[in-house]
Amino acid sequence: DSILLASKFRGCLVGGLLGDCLGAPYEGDYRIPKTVLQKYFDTLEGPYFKSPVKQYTDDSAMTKCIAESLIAQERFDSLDIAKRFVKEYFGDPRRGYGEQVVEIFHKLRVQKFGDPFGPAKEQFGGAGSYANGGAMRVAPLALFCHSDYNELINLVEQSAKLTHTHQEGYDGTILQAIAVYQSLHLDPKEKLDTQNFSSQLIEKMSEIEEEDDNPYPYQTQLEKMQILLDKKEDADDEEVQRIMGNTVAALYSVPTAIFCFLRACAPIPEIETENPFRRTIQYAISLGGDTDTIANMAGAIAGAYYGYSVISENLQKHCEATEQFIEYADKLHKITASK
Ligand code: F2R
Ligand code: MG
Ligand code: MG
Ligand code: MG
Repeated sequence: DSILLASKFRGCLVGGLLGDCLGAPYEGDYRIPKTVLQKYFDTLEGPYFKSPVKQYTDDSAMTKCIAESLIAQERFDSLDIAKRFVKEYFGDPRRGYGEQVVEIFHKLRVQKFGDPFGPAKEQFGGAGSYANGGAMRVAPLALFCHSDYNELINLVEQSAKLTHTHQEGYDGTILQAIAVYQSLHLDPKEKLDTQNFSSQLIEKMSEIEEEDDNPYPYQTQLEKMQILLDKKEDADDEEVQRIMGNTVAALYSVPTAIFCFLRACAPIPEIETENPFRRTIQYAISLGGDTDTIANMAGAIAGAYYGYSVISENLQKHCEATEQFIEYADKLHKITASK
């Protein structure tokens, strides 16, 4: 119903924001000891601790642009989104943006947005970016298209191609959007069937990764994920890092984020919390590497599944822009309800 969906919209955007803000201090670390993260989260969640606000990074800065554009235009407008990316970046450049993506912003500004899709095609000698920058910001668009799957696929691909024209870059963006879409449509009161969730992802990706796209990199990663999820003894961190990956490459971070969400449905050794949302992002961060982005994507999927009420208030208070993200979620819900 509409109340649950509104809560899922909030959960998705606030969940992603928390993953970014709380994961950012560890971005680039090899692996974070479970004990260190346990203390970090316990302290942040505790009632007596005051700390400086955890700042969001490029992940949420770009998510903000897409949310604000959809709210202002009430439709997907690639030119408007490109303009917002550029304005946001030049107004607040120190948010830890990807090294190469900023070149696109410079080019867009110089060519006065003549072709908003042009500069992205020139990245990496014409190969295009395969990093996770398309996926990390896609949540608002997945919410906007929650009732029209074909529109979702079409618009998400366009949104990615403003910066990511490598097939792994935009297909990873599509996969993240599909994961959010699936989460939105599930009832959190029913036990999640993790194998079914991943089988559905594989099935949908088989329509995205076409014959010409062989060797189907995302389906392959998702199949490896299923084997890991199925293991009787829990897979250890070294194995997860090696098989799923934790880098800025979309292929080695989007499926990883999905894995974190699915694995965190059940208890994980050395992560002491009853709360499955917290468990998701705490686990995602513990794997190291691109912590802010993997926790952001896992948090968005988990939030879209569990809904807003599961996200600890104290954790929210420690993150910059929580109120703003709640407002985006409510506005997007209102727009899509009247669509
Ligand atoms: N930039 C970072 N982290 C670096 C350190 C940040 C630090 N905390 C700080 O504040 O200084 N994080 C952010 O970048 C990732 C998203 O990147 P995006 O937007 O996709 O950017 P870009 O530039 O397109 O790609 C990033 C790197 O990926 C490699 N790469 C991509 N495509 C490639 C290709 N075809 N060939 C070779 N390499 C390719 C390059 O190394 C790019 O620089 C998120 O983690 C976000 O949090
Ligand atoms: Mg970041
Ligand atoms: Mg395709
Ligand atoms: Mg990152």
